[in-house]
Order: sequence, then C-alpha cells, then structure tokens
Amino acid sequence: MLTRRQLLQTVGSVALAQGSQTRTNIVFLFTDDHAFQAISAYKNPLKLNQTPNIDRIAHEGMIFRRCIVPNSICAPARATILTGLYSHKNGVPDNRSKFDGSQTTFPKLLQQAGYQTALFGKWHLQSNPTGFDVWEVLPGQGSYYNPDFITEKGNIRKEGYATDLITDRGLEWIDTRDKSKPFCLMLQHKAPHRNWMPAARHFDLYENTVFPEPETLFDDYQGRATPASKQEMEINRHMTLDSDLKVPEGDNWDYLPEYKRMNPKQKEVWAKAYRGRLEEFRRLQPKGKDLVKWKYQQYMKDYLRCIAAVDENVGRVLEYLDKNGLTQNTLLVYASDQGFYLGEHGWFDKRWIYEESLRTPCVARWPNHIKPASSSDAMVSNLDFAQTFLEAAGVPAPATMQGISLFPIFKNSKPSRWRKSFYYRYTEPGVHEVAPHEGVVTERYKLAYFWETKEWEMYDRQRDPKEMKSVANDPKYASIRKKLESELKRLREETGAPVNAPVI
Ligand code: SGN
Ligand code: CA
Repeated sequence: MLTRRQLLQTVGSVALAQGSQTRTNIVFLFTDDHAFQAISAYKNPLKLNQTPNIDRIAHEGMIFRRCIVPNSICAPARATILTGLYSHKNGVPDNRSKFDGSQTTFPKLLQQAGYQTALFGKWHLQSNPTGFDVWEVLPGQGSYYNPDFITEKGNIRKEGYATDLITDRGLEWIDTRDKSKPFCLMLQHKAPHRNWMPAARHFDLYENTVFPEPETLFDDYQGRATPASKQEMEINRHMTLDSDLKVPEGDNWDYLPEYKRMNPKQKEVWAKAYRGRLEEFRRLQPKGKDLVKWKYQQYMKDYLRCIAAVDENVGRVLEYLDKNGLTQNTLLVYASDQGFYLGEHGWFDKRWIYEESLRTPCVARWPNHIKPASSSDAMVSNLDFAQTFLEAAGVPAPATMQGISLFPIFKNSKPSRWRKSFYYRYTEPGVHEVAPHEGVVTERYKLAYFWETKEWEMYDRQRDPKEMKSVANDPKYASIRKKLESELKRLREETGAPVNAPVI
C-alpha cells in the first residue's frame, strides 16, 4: 500500500512527466529574409501568397505591424536577439564579425534558471553557440539540399530539404526532452534566403501564376540621395540568370553548388522542373523591361515556393504543440532576421532603413497572455525579444539590455507609454554596396544620414508611404528635421553609438 504522501508524489511526477510543469515554454521560429509582404496575415494588396499556418499564429495571438530592426542584416540581427543589445554593443555590426559567445544571452540566463535550451538551423555567428544544451547549426549560410550541420560531435550531413530537416530535429528534441522542466527551442531556417531553392514537392507550385508587380519595380531613384542609385541589388542589373534564376547558359546545372549536392534522383527531378524555365527563356528572349518583368516572375516563384515549405513546417510545430498539450503554456514567436525587397524599388535583398527592409514580420501567440486576433502598430523590435522571453520565464533581465519587454504591448496593443523613436545603424561594407547609414525612425518620419557622402534623407511616411521623395531639404519640413536631428543625437548617446563626421 502506498501512503497518501507517496501516492501524491507519484501522481505529481506522472503529471510532470506529461508536461504539466507550469513554467512558460518558449518556441522561437525564425527565418532568413522573409518579407512581411509574403505573409498573408499582413494583407499585402498584391496578395502574393497564402501562409495559413503563420496566419494561424496571428489569429490566435498578435500580429506586429511595425516590428523594426536596429540593423537590417543577418548576423547582427541574430546577435541582437540573443543579447538584447545594439550591434555596436554586442560586437556584431556586420556579417563578417564573429560573435563573442562569452557574453550574456537570454538562452544562457534561461538555462541557469532551469530551462532546457536548444538551437537548430541557421546560426551565422561563426563562433560555436553557447547557452544551449543541444545545438546543430548550418555552417555559414548553409545549404538547402542535403545540408551539412555542425554539431558538438563533429559535422554531419543529412539527406533531405533544410527546412524539413531543421523542423524534424526540433520536434525530435522537444519529444525527448525532460518533461519536468520548461524549455526554450530556437528553430532557425535558412529559407527563404538567396538563391531561393525550393523543396522538390513545390517545384511546380505557382507554375501558372502571374504575380502582380509592385508599383515601384521601375524606380529611377530620383528624389533621393545618391546611395539609392549606387547600390547593387537590382533585379535588373544584379539578379543573375544562372545562379539566382537557375537559367543555365549551357544545358545543365553543374555550376550550381546546390545542384552538385543532390543525388542522381534529385537531379533528375530538378532538371525536369527547371528545364521548362530554361526553354521559356530561350523561346521568349526577353529584353529591357520585359526581361525585368520576366526575372521578377521567376524570382517570386522560387522565393514563394521556399516560403510554402516554411509555412508547412510552421504547421508541423503548431500541430505538435496541440497534440502534446503544449499550446497553452508556450510563448510562440515567428519572425525573420529582417525584411526583404520583393521588387519594390526594383530591388531584392535588404539593408536599408527604408520600410521593406527595416520591418521584419513578427507574430506571437501566448494563450491567456495575448488576446487572440490582436494587432499592434507600436514600434517594437527584435531588440525587445530577449527581455520579453526572460520576463515570460520569470527571469530578471540584466539592466544593460537595450530593448523593452513586450509585456505592456501584449496587454494593450497601443500602450500610452512606449518608445516614440528608434535608432538605426547599418555599416556592412561590400556585397550589394548599400552605403553605411544611421537614422532615427518615428511613427511618421524617418531621418537618415549617409556619412560617406554626407547626405541626408528624410521621409514623411504619411504623405509618401513608398518613400519615393526625400523631404530633407524641403523648407516646409525644416523644423521637423531639426527635431529629428536632435532626437538622432540623443538616441546615439543613449544607445552608445559611435559618432560619424560631420558631427551634428
Ligand atoms: C550572400 C548573398 C547576398 C546576401 C548576403 C547576406 N549572395 O552573400 O545576396 O545579401 O549573403 O545575407 S549569394 O549569391 O551568396 O546568395 S544574410 O541574410 O546572411 O545577411
Ligand atoms: Ca537575412
């Protein structure tokens, strides 16, 4: 016979073993270069695609309509999320920098507080991950097909498609975790990063779709400072036929590193699908504007196919949480490392303080804490994630962190006391040739400074939502510009940013 106490202990441990521990779990689903324009919950008027699973997170939780990044590029976004610090404070201002893993990060603090922590997928921070019980990461940008992963036990190669494999590993880990403890899982996809390689099951998705073009596909960059016309990220001049659009000069794809990784069967399926595009190109021989239009269509097909696999895999995670009684007790966030251009201003890629790259998609679900189907326009940021996750776990955040916990927004989508301005700073040299710049973003205005050419831009997003005409030198805006300049100066000091000449 069991004593009453023994019986209670047994019942208690069974309950715990079934996952009824009461601390909040955290699941962070993260993609690389996912434009909010390509999530149906964001209601893009161009209606490019449907993402029912990501939308489900929004319907059951909150959609953030203005989640902005302090530096619109990959490794910096990742370092900011982990540390809750601006790039100029965490040592990762650009993709060339190696993350110093001895820094305080939210996963480390969760781990110290008894959380099980894991990270799978794209990492891009060069040093080995710290603060995770288990991690398996793609080397650098990683591969879409049959990818290699760096693990603590050495490198491994897995057969299959990266987005599926990363999800498989995450679900396997949740399934085999110690169910008496809370967990934090970071599932970080490579998709939909350039050069946009879809899963074989999606090779013919959108085959007969004609995507509407963005209004600014043929932007001439008039009305802005010189950097906008000096970049190298145009669909017209910089998107390549052979690598980006998979149209070979010859008759095979052997020049593509991703193709080389495929097994003979996979190559056969690929060739069957992409030969059609090659033939179409040879038949049409598009030139000038027609070529840009044709490239845009192919770009959208591949990009949105990659997102189809992302969305399916988000669905797998949602289903797992449902089936295992974890939905209620999990703060689930879906976000990307930054926004992306889907032909707006004639571009692909990111980097600018302009809206499409500044804003990253972000939806969050946490039953009983976030009202279903709620929406927020407040200026939130990935800088805020670390403090939010720590608060959800009941772990105090270090005072040095530079974001703000999103808890007030969870309670009230537009709290009266919230940040009214935000500091931006991009400094990566080289690839795509976007000039370094800094700026201040408010709800309505944006002031940017390009220090190499000593040029200013200013936008009134209420009057000019597509940011086509800078009003930096418009006398009507002189007094607003002055205010923004002093706000920029204040934020620079507050965040500890370096000062670029000429000092204002
Ligand atoms: C690669 C891409 C670029 C991309 C950077 C950074 N070129 O260099 O288009 O901007 O990565 O991307 S590619 O031809 O190799 O795909 S990031 O997301 O890692 O910041
Ligand atoms: Ca990225």
